[in-house]
Amino acid sequence: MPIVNMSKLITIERHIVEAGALHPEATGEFSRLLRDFMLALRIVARDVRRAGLNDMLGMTEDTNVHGENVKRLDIHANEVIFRSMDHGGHLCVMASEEAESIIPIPDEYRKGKYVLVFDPLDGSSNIDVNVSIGTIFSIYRRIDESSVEAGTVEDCLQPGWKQVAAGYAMYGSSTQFVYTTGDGVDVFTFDPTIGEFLLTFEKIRIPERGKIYSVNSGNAHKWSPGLREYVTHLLRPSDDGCRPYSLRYVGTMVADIHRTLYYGGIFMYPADTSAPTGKLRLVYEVNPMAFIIEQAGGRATDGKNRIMDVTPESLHQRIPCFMGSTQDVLEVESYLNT
Ligand code: AHM
Ligand code: MG
Repeated sequence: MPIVNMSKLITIERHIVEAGALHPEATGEFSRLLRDFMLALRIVARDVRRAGLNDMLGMTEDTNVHGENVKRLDIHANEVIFRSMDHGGHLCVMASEEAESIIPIPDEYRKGKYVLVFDPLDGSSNIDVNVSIGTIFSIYRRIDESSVEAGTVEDCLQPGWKQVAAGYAMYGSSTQFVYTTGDGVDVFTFDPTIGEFLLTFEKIRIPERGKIYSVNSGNAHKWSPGLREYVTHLLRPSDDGCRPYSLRYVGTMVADIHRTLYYGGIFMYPADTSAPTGKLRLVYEVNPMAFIIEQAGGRATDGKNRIMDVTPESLHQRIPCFMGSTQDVLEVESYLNT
């Protein structure tokens, strides 16, 4: 089990500064951006922890761009992140799963060279029942770095391989922050007694193969024959003890990916007959998680193509996703593509 290394205590701030120091050409803007974002996450984590006491549970009167009912905590988290990030001078534009179009930086503030896209509170259906939820984010460089004008929708529609950083916070039995800047994946755990995120797992690697699959089986009647066959295969005992697989499905992508990162196996949100492109959003959910999974040594595809090679055409575009241990994802692909 990872524990805090008392001989070398590393806070997220120190980690960010030390990583920045490895790049002498860096201006420090990216480090300051991440520092602002960590403040937003501390606030969201605090409010999630108090949900039930602070009148944050339940619905608003509204539906969002996806036609889904909006939870109060969703809107609150969205607002906290926007208010923490709008005035730092590091961003030129933001986009959120909860907002229909891009979120401009207010006129009075400087426009920076970075772009932030985020899902403020992932796992909405679990909010009211005290099951793990999370925040997912990606950072890109704006397309024209010399510009000082407001960013555009094109800045938010870059393929995942252009991500500068991505990660998530998971509000589980503890609050953890997991992120990558393209040099492996590090895990920090929040210590509420000192108000700091401390490094608890450096350069985590996903197992090559796992024994857990994660999917909403309630949709099995709508899956392709290949996918049904794959899941039947996982449930068939094998002589070497590698199968049957266990099923684990929280219904919060952050939590299901987090477990997959540690234990290996596969997380799937496939296409089906009523959702031909699946449910999860490429820009806010699937690309950041694909970056994390690949950086941990795993694989992330839409069943055929690498997720991070897909250029998004619209902000709320959905995409089927299969991600996790390399061997598991290759295996599902072989069933899907025969
Ligand atoms: P949300 O962003 O509205 O919370 O929706 C995304 C969530 C994911 O966290 C999760 O993997 C998926 O929806 C679960 O969907 P389903 O209930 O269809 O299985
Ligand atoms: Mg989500």
